[in-house]
Amino acid sequence: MDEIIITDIRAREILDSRGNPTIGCDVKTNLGFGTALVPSGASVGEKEAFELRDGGKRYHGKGVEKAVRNVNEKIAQLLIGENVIDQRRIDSLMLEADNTKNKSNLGANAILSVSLACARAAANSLGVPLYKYLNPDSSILPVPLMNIINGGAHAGNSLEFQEFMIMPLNVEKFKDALRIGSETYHELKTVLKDRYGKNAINIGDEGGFAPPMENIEDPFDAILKAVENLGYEKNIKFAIDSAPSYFYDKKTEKYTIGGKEYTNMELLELYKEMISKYDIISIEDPFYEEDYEGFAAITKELKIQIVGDDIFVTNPELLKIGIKKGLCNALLLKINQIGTITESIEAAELAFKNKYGVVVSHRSGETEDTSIADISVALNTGQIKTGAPCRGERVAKYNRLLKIEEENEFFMYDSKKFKL
Ligand code: 2PG
Ligand code: MG
Repeated sequence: MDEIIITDIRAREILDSRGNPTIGCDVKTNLGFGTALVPSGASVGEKEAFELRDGGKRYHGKGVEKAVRNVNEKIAQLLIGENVIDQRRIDSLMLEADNTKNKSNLGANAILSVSLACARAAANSLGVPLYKYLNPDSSILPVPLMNIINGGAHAGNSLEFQEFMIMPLNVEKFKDALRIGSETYHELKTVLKDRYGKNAINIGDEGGFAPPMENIEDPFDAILKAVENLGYEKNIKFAIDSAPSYFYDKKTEKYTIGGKEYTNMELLELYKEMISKYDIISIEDPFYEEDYEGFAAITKELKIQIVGDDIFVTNPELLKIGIKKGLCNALLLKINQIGTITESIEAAELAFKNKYGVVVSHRSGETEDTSIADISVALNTGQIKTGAPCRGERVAKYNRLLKIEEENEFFMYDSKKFKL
């Protein structure tokens, strides 16, 4: 294939869905262009790649002018003239120039903005959609893990767990899964209003409701009522993201839920109880990221999906440790946790090779960028976590998947691997 040359790279400071600054980047080639907008997390794993922020008074210290300058000056100089199709070389040139373990020199936000914009520019220059550019053998539409009740660091309520999600299963098409998820979301709104009053339908960072619930089982009960009202008992299963850095005390090594302290093994019992009552088929970050004992025990004892987010931070090196020690059986893949497209793909390949599942994920601070929808299809992961079917930055990803499904009649919506 002829080379397609990068002719210009330009980044700017933009806002994410929480109204905080992030980076938008355009890459031009002799044949086209690509744009990428970088997301940002709130419940951040301690070993995530470094998000470079300015500090000081501007934007409460969250400005990204330094990172933008790194793109427009250092990275642009490095990459203009390079072949945009050679993603591996582009990413490794940036890693070499950064020369730190956690990308703290140039900033992972700066690096990712260019890495992703290059992939988009390459796809656009070749006249193919991003998923096809990344993998001509893409064939699966992902099951969405839809976060319809928000707690933890994403909401102003007292729920300790961060995400109460539904997985729509047992349908033929992604568009039906999305419809079932959306109908359940709206039915839940009615249930919450009836049970807790109209303040209960305010929403959190990922578009899920943030009701004033006290008991950790209340979200399951409310969602179940909505599911029963609609007759979707055979279609909806639960998934949660506990995100326990929010309710874990490093000093005492205890987890506090509903005012009660739990050791890791007591928390495991609580999970078992919940699973026996509600159809929970996936738990993300059930324990604090360094609680390997808890992770190993739950992975061994429960026959459900255990997803590693903060424990792996999409880092192939950390995933290797997890594989060796039997921690989790699935990887949460967040491109900004690791900072390049090449390393994100490497993490997914390593996971698949070791029979781990992969869930491509958004961040709680998102943008209108829909690349993760394409990436989930390109990697044939079969799962995506991108919030409630509400709020523009979440819906953008779902709408993108609808279009991909429409363009590819024979792509499969593969929900059969989850037991009903
Ligand atoms: C998570 C994410 C996304 P954040 O913990 O999985 O839902 O949240 O982006 O705040 O880390
Ligand atoms: Mg998480």
